[in-house]
Amino acid sequence: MKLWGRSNSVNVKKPMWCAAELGITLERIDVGGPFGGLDTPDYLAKNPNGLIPCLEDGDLVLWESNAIVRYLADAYGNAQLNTATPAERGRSGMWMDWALASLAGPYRDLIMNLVRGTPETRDDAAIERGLSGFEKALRLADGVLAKQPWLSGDAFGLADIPLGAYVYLWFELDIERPTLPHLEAWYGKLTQRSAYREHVMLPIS
Ligand SMILES: N[C@@H](CCC(=O)N[C@@H](CS)C(=O)NCC(=O)O)C(=O)O
Repeated sequence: MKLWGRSNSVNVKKPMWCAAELGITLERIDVGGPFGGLDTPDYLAKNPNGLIPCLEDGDLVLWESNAIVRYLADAYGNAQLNTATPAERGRSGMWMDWALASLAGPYRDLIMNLVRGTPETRDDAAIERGLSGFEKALRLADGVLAKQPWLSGDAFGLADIPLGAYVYLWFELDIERPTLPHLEAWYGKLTQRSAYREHVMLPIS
């Protein structure tokens, strides 16, 4: 199986981390960011959005990071990562889509301005929007994690992957963070997982 996308893209991290948790190997091909290659006819034939990640498994081509994560677990996971029942799959899908819908915009606002921006290009309104978007979503997650150890329930699972990928930026940035003890405890457990360290905890650029 091939996964197209540079390793430090938050959306490439999700399937790479998931695959490592499942014990399967993806051959990752560097495209996007400094590597370019997203506007070639070959790549656009795979992903007409011209974005990463993109998975090729035989004749199957998939884009959208959450869809790729769900496919990997479904096709190769043997019901691991809390995907055994329709209810577990439903709950995972809910948290995955919530994280994407809530945090993709704030993540972009913060990375474009606090990581890639210069003092001249810095957009303070976008930074404010990014910080408050993160805080709102993370307060919600903190409330849930007060009652259960993982977003997936009693055990780590697919539901934890998108939020885990986005939240790494939040904890790496030199910003003021509100105290969210349950979220911090959950993040501490993620950082103990070798698959998370290898595929998510990469230099941010
Ligand atoms: N909703 C899509 C978003 C994909 C996306 O925005 N990918 C970004 C990287 S995180 C991209 O391709 N940017 C262009 C680039 O890296 O060159 C997903 O979850 O896969």
